[in-house]
Amino acid sequence: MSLFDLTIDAQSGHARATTYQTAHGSFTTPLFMPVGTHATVKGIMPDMLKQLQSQVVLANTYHLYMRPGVDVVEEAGGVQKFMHYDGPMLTDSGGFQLFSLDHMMKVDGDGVSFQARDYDGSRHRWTPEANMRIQERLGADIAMQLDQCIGYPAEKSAVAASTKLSWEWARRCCDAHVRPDQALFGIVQGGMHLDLRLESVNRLATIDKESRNQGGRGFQGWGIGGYSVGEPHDVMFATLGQVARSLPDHMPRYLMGVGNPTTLVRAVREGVDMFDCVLPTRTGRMGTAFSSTGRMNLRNARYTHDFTPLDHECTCPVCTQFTRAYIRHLVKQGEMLGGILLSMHNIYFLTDLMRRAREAILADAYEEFYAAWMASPAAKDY
Ligand code: PRF
Ligand code: ZN
Repeated sequence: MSLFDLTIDAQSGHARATTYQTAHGSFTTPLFMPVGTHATVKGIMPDMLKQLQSQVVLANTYHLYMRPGVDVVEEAGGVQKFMHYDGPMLTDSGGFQLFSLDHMMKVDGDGVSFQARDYDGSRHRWTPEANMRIQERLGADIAMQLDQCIGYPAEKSAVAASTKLSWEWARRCCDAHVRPDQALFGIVQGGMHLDLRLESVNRLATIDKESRNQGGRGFQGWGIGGYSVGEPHDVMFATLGQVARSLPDHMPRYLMGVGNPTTLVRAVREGVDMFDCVLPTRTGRMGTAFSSTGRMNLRNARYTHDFTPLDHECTCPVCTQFTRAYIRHLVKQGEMLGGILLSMHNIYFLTDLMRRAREAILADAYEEFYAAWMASPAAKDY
């Protein structure tokens, strides 16, 4: 298998089981990627990530660019060497952070100027070309194009403008991206409008084709951005399947920023391969555990004398060693191990959910897996 080849191992309905090759090894899908914004999955040692069945870690270009700075990460030998993690990594472009945080940001045809109000207030300017150069220097296995993600609800004219800007930037990112051991994913936008979504897909496919015709590399995968921005679930699912399946099927499809277990189970059924989200780690730090019977808040007094594992069905390093009563004690006491253990369990919960989804696809039984999940008590926290 050569670099950035996608093998489709099996298909069950629209659900796919695939294998993708990167310079730091291959990964299998369906895949959940834990988020390590600042080159650390908060509280988790890189070795432990492997025990948690994590295959790919996501880091963020905007945050690493602000601190410690691209020069430091590059001097370390890239983001993997910097954080002593030797598996596949992906950097998001930072487009989403710029447009979702308050950055006093100004977009013009050529790029985006912003003030880093969450850091030192300094002013910066990114063009798509500059962003590509930054991600090449950070050195993850997969880079994402610079895009514009618009919130919900939004005027259709504004969605159309951001969608157009995103495909214009896609072409420039594609032309500027040269690092051969790094994949570049284009990002579909278009809000909740099927016509805009399909136009976005067509434009990206054309950019990919034209780049290849001119001896370039095109894209090596597809991000599906602009969902999970405040819309009801069914509004996303009204278009997600058609959008995912209109993408060329020989490249991975990555639904960005989605990590709710039920959303993952549903999106896999629509043909999506990859996901990332801060949900397992962020809610873990707040005292919440995913479980096969639904979300649990460990602050609840009902767990004070409960000496059973977080989840009876879970085989993670936390559930095989610790009790609900102990974890509740840690959380109540504000001990840092509490958030760490819950983050570990929650990451494993999602990686194991995707492992089981893959098993079901390989057995051509995804519909049964889906029905069992939707009928389970865990599906209610949605
Ligand atoms: N674009 C990028 N990153 C993202 C998103 C997007 O639209 C989303 C939307 N849910 C999450 N992360 N570049
Ligand atoms: Zn567990």
